[in-house]
Amino acid sequence: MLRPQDTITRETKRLDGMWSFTADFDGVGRDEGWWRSALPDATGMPVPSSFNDVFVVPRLHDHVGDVWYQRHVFVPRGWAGQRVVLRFDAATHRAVAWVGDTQVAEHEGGYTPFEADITALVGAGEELRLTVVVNNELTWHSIPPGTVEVMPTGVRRQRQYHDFFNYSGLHRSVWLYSTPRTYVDDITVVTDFDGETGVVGYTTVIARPDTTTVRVALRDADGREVAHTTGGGGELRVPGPELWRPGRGYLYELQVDLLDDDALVDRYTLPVGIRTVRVDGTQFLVNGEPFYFRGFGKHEDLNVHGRGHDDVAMVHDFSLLTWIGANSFRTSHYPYAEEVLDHADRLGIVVIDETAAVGLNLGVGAGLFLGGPKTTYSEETIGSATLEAHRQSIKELIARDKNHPCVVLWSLANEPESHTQAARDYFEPLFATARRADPSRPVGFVNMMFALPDTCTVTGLADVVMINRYYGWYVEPGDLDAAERGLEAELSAWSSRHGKPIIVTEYGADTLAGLHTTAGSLWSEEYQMALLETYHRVFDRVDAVVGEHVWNFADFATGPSFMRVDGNKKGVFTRDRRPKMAAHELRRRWLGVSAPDRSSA
Ligand code: GCB
Repeated sequence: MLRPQDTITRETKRLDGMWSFTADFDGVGRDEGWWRSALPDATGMPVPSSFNDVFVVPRLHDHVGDVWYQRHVFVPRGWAGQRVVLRFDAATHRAVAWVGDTQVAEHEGGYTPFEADITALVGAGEELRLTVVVNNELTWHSIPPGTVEVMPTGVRRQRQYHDFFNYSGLHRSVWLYSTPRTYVDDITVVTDFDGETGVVGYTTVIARPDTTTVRVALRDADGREVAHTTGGGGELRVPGPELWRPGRGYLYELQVDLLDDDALVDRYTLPVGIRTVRVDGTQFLVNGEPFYFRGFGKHEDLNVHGRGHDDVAMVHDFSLLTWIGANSFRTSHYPYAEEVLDHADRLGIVVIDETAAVGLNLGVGAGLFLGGPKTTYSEETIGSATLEAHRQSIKELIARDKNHPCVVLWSLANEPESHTQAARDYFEPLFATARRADPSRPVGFVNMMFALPDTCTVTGLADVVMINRYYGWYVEPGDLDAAERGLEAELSAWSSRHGKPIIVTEYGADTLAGLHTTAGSLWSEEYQMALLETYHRVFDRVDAVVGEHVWNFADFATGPSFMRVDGNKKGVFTRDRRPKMAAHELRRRWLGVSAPDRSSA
């Protein structure tokens, strides 16, 4: 799905800012038709943001159900004769939107965009009333799953099977944009090499093609045309291309022009990085060269903003990634804002792109903490309806992110149950869906420790092994000798049994910033540092390990749990992005800079 864009034939209007907002505590808005007039008891709510932490209202912080947003917007006079589209970059976890009294969109899934062609409903120069109801309930049929419990007081409480706060709302931008009536609807780019020549394969989807022709041109970063051709699909050949490389995100620009005779009908431009990605034995190759992932699992999580996208915070996070010497991260545990991938493209930061399928493992969530059912895959729990939502989330993720050179690997789920035949049956069609949608990238999922090298039934479907391990924390807490032995034995077993590259996608320890102990006890900064050093010694001894992603980049908010002290504290940075001691250790390992260092690297 193409992003809204300003070109000579298109215009965008970002609808961010203050919207009218009402939390529907009594769940009556849909029956009462709240979209038909001004919202009752409305207050101002900034978009984008999570609604949870903006106000100091506990009831809103924990609200489970519907919230309503509304605003008025003018369709610019200059859009006469154009197609007018309303687009939500994300509404977490589902939404229905109305223009005036007419429902125009309905979408399931909290982290991928959806849009509605509203041309027939609005005229250029007219004002329209835009209303959207966002619902944040997680059920057995949603991705991620959860259950809603109604308490004796009538209050609804969210039970969830994942370890981060259920931030909700309009987390990303809302747009009104125009295109011509005949327009470029989609572009897919796949790059390759033929000897010293870069090959940019492309296909287009044109809506209402009529008598149009497609002309494409590729320009280098200085704006010089390096190749052009005509036709709805084909190849551009670039002799001696400048490659998109980790650490150097060189981007060409593909300009797609739709012509009627010689008249320009529509234009769309797409950044293109020429690079290849391939798995060969136990190596992960980018441009044919072995790549080693250094970085983090992250979260979109910030004080007050919650999961609301913010360019300032994003650029700062990337700056910290560069400072510490990270070359990659995983979008744990959901697709991140498109702005994040754009920035990663520009900087040459490599991304493992993950769906929102987290918590498909009742052995962990229900068994250990929550009570309730323990059979993960069944029609009463994760069943065919969940599978459909999961399949749709994979399709939408790939449709959205397929053209980003930074994305090198799809992660279909985080820590699902994966040691049973039921797990294999569940995941087989999902891997097929991902491979059909994108034959050009490796596909995997993130394994948790209940499924070991000889019992995991799903790894056989994947191109890489991604594992989260907590030796020295949840397993053998405090005993780093035991951790070292256990980790090494397990990694060696993965390597000999599966012969695939291994990325350790999570390892870490909760660490209270400022807690120092000479004994290096649990929760201290000393322990976090010693644990990371232990893991790194092991990684350096196992050839098949091609990546280390520390859990987590920064401390983050979670739901209530006796295991969490004001959130998850496994960050290498605090929630307000100050380095813990371990950050200096990572900088030493990844950049060779001795810690602490005051030079401006
Ligand atoms: C995990 C999960 C992650 C948690 C982490 C932890 O395995 O993938 O979402 O936050 O462990 O800190 O327990």
